[in-house]
Amino acid sequence: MNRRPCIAPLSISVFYPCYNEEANVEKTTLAALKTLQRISDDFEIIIVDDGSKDRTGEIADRLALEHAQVRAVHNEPNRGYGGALQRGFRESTKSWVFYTDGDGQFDFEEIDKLISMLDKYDIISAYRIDRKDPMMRKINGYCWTTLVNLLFWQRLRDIDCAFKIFPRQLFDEIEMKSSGALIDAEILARAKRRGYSVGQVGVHHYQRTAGEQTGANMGVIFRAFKELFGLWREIHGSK
Ligand SMILES: Nc1nc2c(ncn2[C@@H]2O[C@H](COP(=O)(O)OP(=O)(O)O)[C@@H](O)[C@H]2O)c(=O)[nH]1
Ligand SMILES: [Mg+2]
Repeated sequence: MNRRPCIAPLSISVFYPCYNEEANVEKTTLAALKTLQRISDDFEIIIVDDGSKDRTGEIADRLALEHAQVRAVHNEPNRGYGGALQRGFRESTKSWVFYTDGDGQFDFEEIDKLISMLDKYDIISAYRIDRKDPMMRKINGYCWTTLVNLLFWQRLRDIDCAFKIFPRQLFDEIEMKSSGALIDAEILARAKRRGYSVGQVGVHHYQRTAGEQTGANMGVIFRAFKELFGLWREIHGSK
């Protein structure tokens, strides 16, 4: 079975979850448009507004009206990071799907690095070269990646790095269950079971300049562990 669609011409869906990102969503969208207009004649951009309580949804709708390739979808109410990613993958219609965060902490231009590896791997998962987060957050991230690698027999450098590209077909083959931060680990573990190969490459990470980070609160962490052990039981119990 050929898992990898054509790279040239590139057919690509790009989405980013936005939760209370009124200060970032327009900048992120204009950056996405600039990069995609350069690299593809067949692309769509999907802004996933995850039940934001600020003006994110309204700005996303305006951007969709202003730009033919931009679409805005709204999770109402907020369904968490995993729920937002699931929505983005389900809404994507092009051959490849790329996602990143909507908060401006990554540079779209670095998508070139991922695309240049698509002739060798089915999926490309980036890692942050110099992660711009507090030390405690980096230690937690390292421990989480190590634990997930051990549980699912993988060798990934930075599981939660929000800069990945997948063949869209994968999402017809797997069922995603995680509504929280486990989503990245879940998709990669299920893809591995189906024989998808994963390439890795470093990308830069930037400080958040506006809006609030919510990815590390206790509720998010607790839910991630609960979902992690559920996934482990499911995958190893069904062998
Ligand atoms: N934490 C969180 N982020 C969400 C949610 N829905 C969408 N997001 C988006 O997910 C991205 C990452 O969130 P952030 O708080 O910056 O986490 P961090 O980058 O891991 O520190 C941002 O673009 C958020 O707007 C949600 O329910 N919770
Ligand atoms: Mg962030």
